[in-house]
Amino acid sequence: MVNELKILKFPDPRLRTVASKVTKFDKSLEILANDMLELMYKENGIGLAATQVNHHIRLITIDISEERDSPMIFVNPEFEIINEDSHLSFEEGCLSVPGFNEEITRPDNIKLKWQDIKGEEHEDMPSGLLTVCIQHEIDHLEGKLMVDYVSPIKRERIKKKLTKMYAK
Ligand code: GNR
Ligand code: NI
Repeated sequence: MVNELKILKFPDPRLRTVASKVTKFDKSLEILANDMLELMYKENGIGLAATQVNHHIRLITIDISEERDSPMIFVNPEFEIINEDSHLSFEEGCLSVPGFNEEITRPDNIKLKWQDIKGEEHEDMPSGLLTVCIQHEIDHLEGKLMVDYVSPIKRERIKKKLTKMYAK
């Protein structure tokens, strides 16, 4: 790994950065994406957003397969809700909020547009866990975290616990 990546943890303010659009599809983008995949597998995550490794560009990696052999890279992902009435609840976890799980309800009928690592445009309608994960990752690119879906009291409690944990 050329560039040693580390995962930022809540309440690190850098996680609140809104990522910029990728405009240069060069070798350094490819290296970052591959380093992110490597770290995601090492940490047993199903997704990782560049924001979480302190690179504030619109790049995410995902692998939702059981076998951990289906890496996906999404550049400049955007989604549109097709059916506002269709939702999916899922117990989510986040590598930036270690040790906490939260049931989050999200739209489950979306149209996704993205670019691949070469800049080619794609469009698809994801389903199930992929829909959940992609929205979780796009939240990161917007500086939004899982803890923003819970009550302020609970958020404060999580913040205190994690801050204490890192102080040790
Ligand atoms: O590893 C992860 N698991 C997960 C489970 C349910 C919904 C979303 C996720 S993403 C998370 C990794 C992570 O923090 N990505 O930003
Ligand atoms: Ni996350």
